[in-house]
Amino acid sequence: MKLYSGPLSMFTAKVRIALREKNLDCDIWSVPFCRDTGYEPKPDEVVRLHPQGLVPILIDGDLVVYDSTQIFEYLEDRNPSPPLYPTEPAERARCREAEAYADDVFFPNVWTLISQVFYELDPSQQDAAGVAQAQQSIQNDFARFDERLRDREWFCDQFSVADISMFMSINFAINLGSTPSDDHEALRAWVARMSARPAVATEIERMQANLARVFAGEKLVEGPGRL
Ligand SMILES: N[C@@H](CCC(=O)N[C@@H](CS)C(=O)NCC(=O)O)C(=O)O
Repeated sequence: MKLYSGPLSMFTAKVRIALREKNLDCDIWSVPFCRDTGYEPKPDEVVRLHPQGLVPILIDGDLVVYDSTQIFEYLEDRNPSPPLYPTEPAERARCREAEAYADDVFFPNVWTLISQVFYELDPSQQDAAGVAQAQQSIQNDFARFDERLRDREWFCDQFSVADISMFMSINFAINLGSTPSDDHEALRAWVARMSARPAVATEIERMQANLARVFAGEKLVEGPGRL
């Protein structure tokens, strides 16, 4: 298999964690990234393979799968063990819902922080009201997540793709200054449990190193490699 990846792409990081959790080898090809121009210009191959020119894209033989959620589902069908989805139908539905919530409801607020705090270098140009609103929505979600995690170790009845997606977005929020409060004890304990998983720890370390290089003004060009 081959994964088109991005140095700071949290959607790609979801897939990289799933591959490691499932002990799968994979070739990696990374899209260059820098703070001024983001992922532009997009490499021809990525534009050809993905209708929106985004990463991650997984290639397996002649199969092309794009979108991190679709890739999760394909990896689960291809290599069911160890499982990253619950088996019981209702819990499986809850898992898919939590995964979708992380990407489609929680992440847009994190994106506001990324676009205003990370990309906008001039503080006078930042949308302060937009940032404050996003931070409030993030805290409201933290309270919801904390409640859900009070009587369980993971978002569902076992470690799953819901935890992976939630973690990537929550970790970005934390890095951009939105941290769970002391009251969110269950959420904080879950963050610690997630961070201790080798597959997750490796990914955080890689992204933190890339973040430091971007802040130092470097263009990130990761050569082709293996996961
Ligand atoms: N829903 C997609 C989102 C993919 C996505 O937004 N990828 C970002 C990197 S995290 C990207 O390729 N951005 C390049 C661009 O927007 O030009 C997924 O889950 O894979």
